[in-house]
Amino acid sequence: MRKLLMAQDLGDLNKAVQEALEIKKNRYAYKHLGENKTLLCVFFNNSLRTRLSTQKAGMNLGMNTMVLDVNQGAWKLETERGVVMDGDKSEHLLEAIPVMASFCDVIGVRSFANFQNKEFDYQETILNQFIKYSGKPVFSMESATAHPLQAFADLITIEEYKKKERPKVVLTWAPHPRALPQAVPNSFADFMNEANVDFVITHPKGYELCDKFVRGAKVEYDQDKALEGADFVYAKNWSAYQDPNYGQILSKDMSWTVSTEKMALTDNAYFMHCLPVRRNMIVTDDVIESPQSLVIPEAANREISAETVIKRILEKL
Ligand code: AN0
Ligand code: CP
Repeated sequence: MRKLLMAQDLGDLNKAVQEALEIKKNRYAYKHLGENKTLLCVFFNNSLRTRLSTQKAGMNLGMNTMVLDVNQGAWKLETERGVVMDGDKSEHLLEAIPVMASFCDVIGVRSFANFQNKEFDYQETILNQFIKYSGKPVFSMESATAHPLQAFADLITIEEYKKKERPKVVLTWAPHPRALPQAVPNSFADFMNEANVDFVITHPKGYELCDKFVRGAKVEYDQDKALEGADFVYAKNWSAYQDPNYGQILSKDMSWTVSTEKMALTDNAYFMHCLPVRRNMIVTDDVIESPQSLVIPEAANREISAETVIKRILEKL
């Protein structure tokens, strides 16, 4: 494996989940694979889970792991080609990437959408520059349009907790005070479309996601109707994708908050969220603290999704 952006990069998804569950039983079984190999995690944005789980995954595999927070201590990087660099940016990504690559064997990149330019974001310009100019395998740790390590961890979690062969999984939009990327819901939709689940997306009108990820999945605009009989409720806020509102907040409607009343519409569903989550905006205290909340085991599975991906990369180095 040379890159991870979409579910299809993992090949047979069911096989990938089974491999992940095997790794979870003995996460140090492949320690020899990463000997004298270095993992570099490059962060253009904040992170708690991705930072820790990806480093831990690398260490489980015997790798040396390094983390670079580009915006804290490194030179400010220009990302657009052709710019006269007379502002506050001291270095261009086109030099920084090959330099970073010269010190490592595998690179993880976190670089959120900037919402300034939809094409720049949806072409995954920054991640693709890493792929093109590093010469090293590159995986997304949430890039402009996708967060595959999260969606893979989510799928592993659903596999572990499901009580039916084909559970109903509902992705619901929920309110948030700031404009957030579409990467998490995009990847969740991408992975659910490939999984053996009855998948429904619910959101207010105007929040339609990109077809590349939704691929004809069922969209139900009535949240209550969507939640009926759900086995898993996956909450997430995102900003508008569609023009002319790309990157904007269209609604802060608190009737979309996942509450005990909303969960009562489901078939005693589990609650999921990628975290970090704003309580009593996205989900009430009662729901996130309930026995049906999977947010902690879901986050813990980030180590397993990352380890499975990095293991596959190491096997092909
Ligand atoms: C980010 C997002 O919504 O994409 C990261 C989630 C994993 N969340 C925030 O910035 C709060
Ligand atoms: N879920 C997730 O990716 O969390 P972080 O932003 O803290 O890494």
